Amino acid sequence: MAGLASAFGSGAMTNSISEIADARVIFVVGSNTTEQHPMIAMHMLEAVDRGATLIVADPRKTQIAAFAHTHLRQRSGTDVALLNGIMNVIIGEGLVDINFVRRRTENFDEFEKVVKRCTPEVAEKITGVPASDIQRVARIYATEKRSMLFYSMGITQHVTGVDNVRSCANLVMLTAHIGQPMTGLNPLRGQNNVQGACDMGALPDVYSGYQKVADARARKKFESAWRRKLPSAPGMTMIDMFDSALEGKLKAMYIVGENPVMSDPDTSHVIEAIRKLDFLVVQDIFMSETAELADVILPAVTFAEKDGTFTNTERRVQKVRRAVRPMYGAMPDWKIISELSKKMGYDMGYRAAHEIMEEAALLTPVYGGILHHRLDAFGLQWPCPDADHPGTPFMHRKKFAKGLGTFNPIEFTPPDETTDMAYPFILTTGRLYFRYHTATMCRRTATLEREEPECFVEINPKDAGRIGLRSGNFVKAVSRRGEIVVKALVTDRTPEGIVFIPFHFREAAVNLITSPAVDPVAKIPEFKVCAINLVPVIPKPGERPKNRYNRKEDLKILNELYEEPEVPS
Ligand SMILES: Nc1nc2c(c(=O)[nH]1)N[C@H]1C(S)=C(S)[C@@H](COP(=O)(O)OP(=O)(O)OC[C@H]3O[C@@H](n4cnc5c(=O)[nH]c(N)nc54)[C@H](O)[C@@H]3O)O[C@H]1N2
Ligand SMILES: Nc1nc2c(c(=O)[nH]1)N[C@H]1C(S)=C(S)[C@@H](COP(=O)(O)OP(=O)(O)OC[C@H]3O[C@@H](n4cnc5c(=O)[nH]c(N)nc54)[C@H](O)[C@@H]3O)O[C@H]1N2
Ligand SMILES: [Mo]
Repeated sequence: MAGLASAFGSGAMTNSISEIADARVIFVVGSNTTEQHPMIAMHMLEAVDRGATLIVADPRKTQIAAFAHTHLRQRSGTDVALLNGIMNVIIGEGLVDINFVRRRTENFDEFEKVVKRCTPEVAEKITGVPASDIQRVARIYATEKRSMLFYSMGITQHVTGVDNVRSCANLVMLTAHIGQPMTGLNPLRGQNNVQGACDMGALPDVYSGYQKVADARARKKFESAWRRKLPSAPGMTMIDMFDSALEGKLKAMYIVGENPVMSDPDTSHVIEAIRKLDFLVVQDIFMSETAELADVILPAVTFAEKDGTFTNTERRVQKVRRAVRPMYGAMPDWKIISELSKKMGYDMGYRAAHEIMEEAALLTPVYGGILHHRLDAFGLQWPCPDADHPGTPFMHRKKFAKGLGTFNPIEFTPPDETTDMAYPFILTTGRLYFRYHTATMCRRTATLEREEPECFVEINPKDAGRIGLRSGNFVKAVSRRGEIVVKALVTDRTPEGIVFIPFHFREAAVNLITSPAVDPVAKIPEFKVCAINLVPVIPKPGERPKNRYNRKEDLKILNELYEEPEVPS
């Protein structure tokens, strides 16, 4: 996923996990924290035990929302209006930290003009959240000194993902809840090393440490270290790559540790694009749905079979040590890549993971002091510029990385797809506690298979009643892209008009129906909103309804070619 750079830096927690338990206000926007970040949720609940106020903004009544003192249950995709409403109250009631705004930020006046128009009543109309709740949350969040804001995919996976994140940044700057312990703008990053991958430049427009490809000085530095000319224009995002493959412009792809046939929106489009390629290489630890389509598969080793580091959501670089001997033929990813490079005529010359880290430290100011031998006990949190630096628990103490923090005036704009007569429900997608993403790893264990054996659609009792559905009935979920069949789970976890389907299940691959619309800046897909219809399916006795997709060959890939995973008994 392309980076969602905020108004003042890169997308990582500005503060630390160890501060959470001492916070007085915890404001969680769009994160199913107890299920998806259970270790972090534990600290949040500890804070609540010590008297902190928990506020959750999420259309669904998740477990963390059930713990909340106030649950703001907005319509999907209306977070900008919700946050503008909250900030309207903060400005209107004189709760702005004027000193901070004067000294540390710019563009307040332009921003204020937009927020002034979004009164709590206007926000209520758009979001469905009562104006009185908006007022209460504004007062609590702004007046408490130790207020931490958290967000996750509930606000980023929208066509307004960047707008949402920038609105959160506006809120923390307005109240000066940044640059102090127990404050901050804290994105909960998902995969064990997604932070590390971004830090190391696995994004189209930056080298390691967010040094811009377009910046001639940064480019020169890398050119002289690597003794090669480097391109001056940013590369493509993944979404652009598939579009380009479909147009026949992109001819080959090398996919490392990603399973886009299951995880990208509009699966039929992805499969068609992959089929157009002349050559596909997949480097993975299992035979994924994407690997099924590859010309060459390079077997990599798992986390337990290699040395290196993972960087977590609080910017902590931690050491990973090999605990299991790799199977014959499989290699760590870095080794496969450098062997391949050697064959292509460029010898990277690395003999071990720590040597790569030394090079990263030399070329990356924020990682300057991060070396394997310093990471043994607790790891280190970047920025860590030199070998004596102790690391940084919270950022932006005296100033922002870019100098002044910029207020962005942001107007509410609706999601790409809205409901209508043909597609009357909003579908939102996400994850389950017992499952991990595209399930290449988690579906091979009997325990997890037992806990969450099949896909379902969460639907509100009122909606279910209207279309004659009960829990356990089969229902067809149809969008403009395709259709899948799932079982109904009737529950008031989801509000009326909104339904939820997890994306872990190949046999009901929800991305066959999700929308390919993306945020114009970050190019992150709108996984959290698309319009669908639900049609009850009555199977013949003893028969399980089969999925029917737009294109026959998709069904083949997702259901037939791929054997059922072996479940150890
Ligand atoms: N067990 C398990 N843990 C995981 C993962 C996993 O697959 N399994 N995946 C990891 C990864 S990579 C990630 S990115 C994280 C994701 O972690 P989260 O972002 O916490 O999880 P999601 O299920 O994607 O969705 C978050 C919440 O957003 C809400 N939401 C939907 N639409 C909106 C909206 O318009 N506004 C707001 N405010 N909220 C909305 C949903 O109801 C949902 O509760 O989890 C990580 N942790
Ligand atoms: N509908 C819907 N779709 C979504 C989302 C959503 O909320 N809704 N969320 C999106 C998000 S936030 C994310 S992060 C993506 C996740 O999407 P993916 O990253 O495509 O999903 P994973 O299942 O984590 O796939 C990673 C692949 O890496 C392999 N792997 C594991 N370890 C290693 C290793 O050490 N080396 C190599 N080479 N391979 C390895 C696994 O076997 C797997 O095939 O899904 C996105 N898609
Ligand atoms: Mo993610």
